[in-house]
Amino acid sequence: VMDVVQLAVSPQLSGMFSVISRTAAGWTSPHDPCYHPDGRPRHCLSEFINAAYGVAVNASHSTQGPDSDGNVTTLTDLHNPHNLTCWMAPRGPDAGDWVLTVPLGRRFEITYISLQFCHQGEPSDPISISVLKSMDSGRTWRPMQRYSSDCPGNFGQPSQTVAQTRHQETEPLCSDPRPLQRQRGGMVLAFSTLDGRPSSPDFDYSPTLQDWVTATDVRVVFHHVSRNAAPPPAPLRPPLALSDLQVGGRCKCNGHASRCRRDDSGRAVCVCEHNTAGPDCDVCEDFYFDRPWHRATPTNPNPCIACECNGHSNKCRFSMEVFQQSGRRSGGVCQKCRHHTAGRHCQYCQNGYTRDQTKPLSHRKACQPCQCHPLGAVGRWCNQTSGQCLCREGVTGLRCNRCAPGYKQGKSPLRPCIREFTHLSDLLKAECVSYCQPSQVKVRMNLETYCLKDYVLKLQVRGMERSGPWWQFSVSVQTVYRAGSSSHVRRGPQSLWVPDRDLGCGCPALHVGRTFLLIGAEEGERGWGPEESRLVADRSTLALQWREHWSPKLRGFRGQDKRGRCPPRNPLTDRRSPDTDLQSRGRDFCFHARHMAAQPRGITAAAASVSDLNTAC
Ligand SMILES: [Ca+2]
Repeated sequence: VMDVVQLAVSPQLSGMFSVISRTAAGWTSPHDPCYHPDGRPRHCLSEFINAAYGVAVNASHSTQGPDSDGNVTTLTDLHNPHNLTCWMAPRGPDAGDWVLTVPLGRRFEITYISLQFCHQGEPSDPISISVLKSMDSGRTWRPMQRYSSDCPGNFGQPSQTVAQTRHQETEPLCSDPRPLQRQRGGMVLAFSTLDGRPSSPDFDYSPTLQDWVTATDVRVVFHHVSRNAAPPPAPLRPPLALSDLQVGGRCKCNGHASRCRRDDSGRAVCVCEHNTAGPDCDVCEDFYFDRPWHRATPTNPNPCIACECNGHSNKCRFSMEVFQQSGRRSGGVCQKCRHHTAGRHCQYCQNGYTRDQTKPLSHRKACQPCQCHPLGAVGRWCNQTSGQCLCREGVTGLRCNRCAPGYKQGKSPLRPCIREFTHLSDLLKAECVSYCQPSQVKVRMNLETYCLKDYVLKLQVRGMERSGPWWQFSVSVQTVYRAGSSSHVRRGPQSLWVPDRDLGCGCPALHVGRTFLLIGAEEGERGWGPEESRLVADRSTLALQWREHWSPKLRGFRGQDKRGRCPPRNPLTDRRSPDTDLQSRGRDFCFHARHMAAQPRGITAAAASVSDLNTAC
């Protein structure tokens, strides 16, 4: 355990120590210095210690090599009035430097470096000392401070105690240390790393100053000063004699530890808090990678944050890309999600699995295998939220295990369900087409075909009413062009009877409120026996919406019929050729009637579309 150094307070250092003692009060509080009483993390400092205590100092001469015993322990032992020691550099040639190196064993943030001389008097010999540090365990060194009574002469730089610019804050200054501080037992030379540095009040927010005070090793070099004047005789020069060397500082724990203790191998390590890790608490602890590591500051403790993996992983990584996309809030990406989960937070189910909504997301069985039917589904994939499998055509159900409406089970494993006519409309449509047998009906009428018709009437439909298997239409017969021998049709109100099935299929297509030309079937074609007193229309009857310009032609046919120009009706006699006069004069009479039979009533309300092509027929 490192001892807290007993500080020799010099006037230069008093300001610094007041800062230290203020923070030191936190150590004795009953609460963890790294956490508020309510558990929130806070900036904390590791103990202020003498980092050199107990460390053997390597003393070496630039030309003579190491001191006889190489490692000097009396410079860093317990320093008190009962244990005053004095190490004297062996006398040697006048040229060359004595170099004292203190390996600290880890990164420290150094506050001061102090030297205590054995003698009480001010050294009469010109002092020329360099203080250096290493941040890489002694591989490279950089100067921190120079002391000389003649800075321009010895170091080529002015004598200066305060850095003039921010840039100069991290440059070594040179100053005359005299008069030295008198301490019990000898004179003291103390170098304070932040003295004269303008940014030192903002130390916690100044990475360059934090870097400036960081060191793994400290070195003090006593330069031999050769002047133009010949050196004084050896006996007159006091030898280099030191009793104590201290390095005051804190383990560099970046504000994330209040303690620094030696591990099993004797190295001092930070006892990291705030979910940080590493010898300097300079990385985030495993699984606390949701945002980048930061040094703690008094205003923001910057703890490392755990990844959110919903309990399905204990491994994650940081992704700067994800972090940026989140607005610099969260960059943790879970790895190796277990329990069939996936996603950045293990918040989804793997392909082939679906969320069991009855269980919380963190439950081990939150994701259940898709239950897709091997034949009905395409693959084993299902919707992660609903569990809906991807069904083949004609297959339905969450698991794709049923045939959809309109489909029935087939025999092919590739098409487990095949289409069937189950829709009423499909059924009716198919049946009506074969029942009515019309499609594009072209009605060519000349005198011969006219004469064969059972009846030809112009009538208006007034109403309709169901009557058993029949529909009874109230019609108003406006013109009787032809009435077959068996009919008793007269002008005026009549009843027109239509079989329910025929009307249901749209043959004939009659609509209340419209006027039609109703053309009865050719005699003998009707599939049922006519009742004497009834005017009947059925699937063999044509109902065409009335066009006024048909009237003259129809009147012409009627006149010829009345004059006895119709061919005889005896089927046994040779059928006469059609009226040659009419034919030759091109007076055939055509209807292009797209019959409505294929569009049953109720499916479409459109009436028969009729176009007549009188001339082109
Ligand atoms: Ca000592």
